[in-house]
Amino acid sequence: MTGNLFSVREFCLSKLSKLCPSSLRLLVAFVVLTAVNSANAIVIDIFEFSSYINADELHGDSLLDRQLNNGALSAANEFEGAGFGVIFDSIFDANGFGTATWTISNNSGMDLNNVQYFGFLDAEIDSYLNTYFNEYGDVGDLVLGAGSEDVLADSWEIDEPGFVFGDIFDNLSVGGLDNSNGVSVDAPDDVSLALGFDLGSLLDGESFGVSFEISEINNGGLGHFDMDSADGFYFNGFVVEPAISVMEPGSLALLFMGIVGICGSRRFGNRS
Ligand SMILES: [Ca+2]
Ligand SMILES: [Ca+2]
Ligand SMILES: [Ca+2]
Repeated sequence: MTGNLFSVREFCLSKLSKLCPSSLRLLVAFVVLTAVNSANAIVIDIFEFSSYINADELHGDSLLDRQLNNGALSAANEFEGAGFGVIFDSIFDANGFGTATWTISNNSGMDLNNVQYFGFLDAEIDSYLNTYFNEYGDVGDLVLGAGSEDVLADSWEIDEPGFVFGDIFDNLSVGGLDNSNGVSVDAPDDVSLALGFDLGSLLDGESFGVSFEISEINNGGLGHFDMDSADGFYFNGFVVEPAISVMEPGSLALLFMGIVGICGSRRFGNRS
């Protein structure tokens, strides 16, 4: 890598770059694309990985717990201030594939009803090669659950993460994802992904865990792909009991493979 390219990469990863006007973004894209002419391994950068929680008794906007942020955004934990215990575990490899698990304990002193929990991921694919706004999402083979009696997500959203046009933060805030794709293959841009889980009641003293996977293979989740490098990943999550929230990676892989078996297999890179 050249020094100039490294500088462009750092520029692209900064929060400021997400606020650039479209003309400047196109210029950045041109500079990066003309500076690079060789294939490279996929690099997934996590700009933000957060959780939100909502319930009838919380009376207001969803609470935010931001854990992974690429150093660009400050950590935020509104859960603990509302009386929730938070344990966060994550394992990612050099490419950015891996798992992250939130375990949440209700220590608020209140029994909560209509609890909704959301995972939000704003990742960038190969941004050091070709920017973060040449990407698109695909609902793929996502299988939704229904209510609190299963481990699957009950709602989803793919959208630009609110710097330009996306409404995904508004929807997270009110606790209702729109089950739509705002960044399809026909209109690539900056992609972010969210999965929502209806948990029903969460009594005072009870806990739950939700584990997320960023996978190279189709794990039955939302797809996020790069138009130019053809790299991509799948993002899925499911509710786990606290007792297995820090399960061995091998066990976690087997669980995801079970979901894959249900959903069928489909390799990424076959965009039409
Ligand atoms: Ca990209
Ligand atoms: Ca949307
Ligand atoms: Ca993104």
